[in-house]
Amino acid sequence: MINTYQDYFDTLGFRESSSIPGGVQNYDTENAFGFIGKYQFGEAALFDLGYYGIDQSDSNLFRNNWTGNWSGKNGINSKQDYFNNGTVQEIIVRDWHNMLWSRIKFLELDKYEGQILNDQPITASGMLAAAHLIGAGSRSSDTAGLKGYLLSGAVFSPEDANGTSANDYMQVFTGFQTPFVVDHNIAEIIEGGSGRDILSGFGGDDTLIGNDAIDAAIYSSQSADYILEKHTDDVWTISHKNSGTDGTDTIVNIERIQFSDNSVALDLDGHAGQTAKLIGAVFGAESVLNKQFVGIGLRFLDDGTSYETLMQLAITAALGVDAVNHTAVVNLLYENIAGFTPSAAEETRFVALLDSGTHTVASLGILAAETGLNQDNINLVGLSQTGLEYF
Ligand SMILES: [Ca+2]
Ligand SMILES: [Ca+2]
Ligand SMILES: [Ca+2]
Ligand SMILES: [Ca+2]
Repeated sequence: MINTYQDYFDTLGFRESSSIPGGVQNYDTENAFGFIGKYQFGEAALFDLGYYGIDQSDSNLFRNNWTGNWSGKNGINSKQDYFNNGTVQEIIVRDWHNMLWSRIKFLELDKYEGQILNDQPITASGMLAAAHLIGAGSRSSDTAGLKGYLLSGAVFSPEDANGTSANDYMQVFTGFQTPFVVDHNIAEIIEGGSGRDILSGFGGDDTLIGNDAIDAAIYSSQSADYILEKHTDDVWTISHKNSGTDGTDTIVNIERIQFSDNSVALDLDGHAGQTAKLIGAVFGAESVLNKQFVGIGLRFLDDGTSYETLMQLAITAALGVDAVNHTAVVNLLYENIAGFTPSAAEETRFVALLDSGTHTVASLGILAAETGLNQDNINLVGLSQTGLEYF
């Protein structure tokens, strides 16, 4: 189903004044804060649009007491005229959205279209609705309005007087068509916040900054079409081969790259490293190339499962009912790390660590995973330069 721009205004009228598409239209409603009509306009917006108080007859446009003069634009000379004229209200709301989009562009917020910030998809229609709710924001403030919401990476969500938040409207108004088009084929700097962000620069040489949490950069073509280069632990470049349209992007504090065919984890000093070491110890070094295995491990860790809990799950998956058999556990880990079965004395020594409770199965697994031998087996140093592929 396509959600048209008309559907957007139908939804906005319902949210703002309980107007029913094709049914009752509450053009003459006023709420406790003095916001009026189907779309709940205040004095400031109607001033900006040339309808109210433009002769400076109202000294405070943020107190909606409507004591000032009306301009007569489109025949509206009073609040009552406004209440009586639904046709003009429909014109006003569309003109207002043109103005809101101009402000969104002026504040350079349009670049957020197509990003996923703190797990919330950001769309043009969602930005318009949030700007209608709490304002687009201003040059001088990094915390107010839609700008404040987006600059926080959709973590801080300002509310209107009724307690409806920017994020509420971003969710309700996601994915409606609008007349506004964003040109992403330019160099953009897009920054996420403390949540999990999925960023895309699209065309051009972009800079994507993930900041805290596990963040991803997303690309439209398959991984073989790009060259990945590490500069520091936190800074990589991704170049689209053969002068491809995606350009050369710089990514900062981003831990995952999603291509069309598979993904790459870059945090070999974090969850990707733990996953690779765990797989090497429990399933053998060659299994680090198993993209499904890597993907399963990363999802567990990224979703908050501890290294130790995941180690227990992996050993159980590898050994089945034998996962409680200390000799079987020791032999599994030893063979994967050393490449040969333990001597009787070695086996006895390690089994005693489990029998005595000095180690749990999981903590012995981590001890094995963290050995230099295991890290050499899986080529952790090499992986940290190339990233770790996964599905
Ligand atoms: Ca771009
Ligand atoms: Ca990050
Ligand atoms: Ca982030
Ligand atoms: Ca790009």
